[in-house]
Amino acid sequence: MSMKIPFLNHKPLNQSHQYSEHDTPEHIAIVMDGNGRWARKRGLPRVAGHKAGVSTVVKIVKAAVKFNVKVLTLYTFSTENWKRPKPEVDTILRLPKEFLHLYLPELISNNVRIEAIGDMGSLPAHTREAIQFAIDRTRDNDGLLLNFALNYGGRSEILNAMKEMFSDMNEAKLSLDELDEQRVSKYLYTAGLPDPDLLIRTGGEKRLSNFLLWQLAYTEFWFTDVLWPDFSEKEFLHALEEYRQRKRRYGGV
Ligand code: V0D
Repeated sequence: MSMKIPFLNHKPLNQSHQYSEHDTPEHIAIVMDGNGRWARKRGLPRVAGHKAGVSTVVKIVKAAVKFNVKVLTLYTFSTENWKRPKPEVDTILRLPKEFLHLYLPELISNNVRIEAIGDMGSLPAHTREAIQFAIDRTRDNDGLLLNFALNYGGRSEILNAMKEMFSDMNEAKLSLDELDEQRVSKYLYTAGLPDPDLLIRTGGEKRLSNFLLWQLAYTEFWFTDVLWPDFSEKEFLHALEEYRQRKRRYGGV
């Protein structure tokens, strides 16, 4: 039977390989910002920026596969994004299907498993169905876990977890003394995933924008002014290299 949980599948600590266990982040989270500005700079409509952003996604996924990253979580649509003009929202919500039509076979041959976190229920059926198809089709893959955060908000995730915890307490499925940080983590969308080791945000802003609030407590942050459509394997490697340097520095003390 295939291993469904790739992050439980890592090498033992003292096995010899090029980098030490902590030198490559096993979970990377990315805020892919700067698509609209990329388009404006070229006199193109914002949606052209989002479409250009889709091709960067596949490049970075391939780079993550190549560098043996276990989990890649991409912030594709925040709960705030509904405030944008309707035509833009409609176009964005068609991107998962477009992306999967173009790249799903390639992702499958790269042993990528697709997952999604966020409030799927409020997405249009066509978006949800395209994503569900990809999740089902890649369920048994045990390579990179490609985790799309869609209609995701960190506070709403925590609130949701609190409601479920209270409900379980009411039904006596959970007691107050059992409740600890690990238990809370199990009520989040990311239950079972390791916390991100590295957060990358492109596009020049240095904010969290309600992304993975609980999970980023100990994460290294790496920011770049490069706009997401211009982001490439070169910058991705730069982020990984800086992460390694930071880890080596703490390792020395
Ligand atoms: C727009 C830049 C891929 C950021 C990347 C619905 C904003 C391109 C997906 C995608 C978006 C999602 C799920 C899935 C397969 C692909 C995507 C959205 C936006 C929001 F299963 N790119 N992408 N989804 N953009």
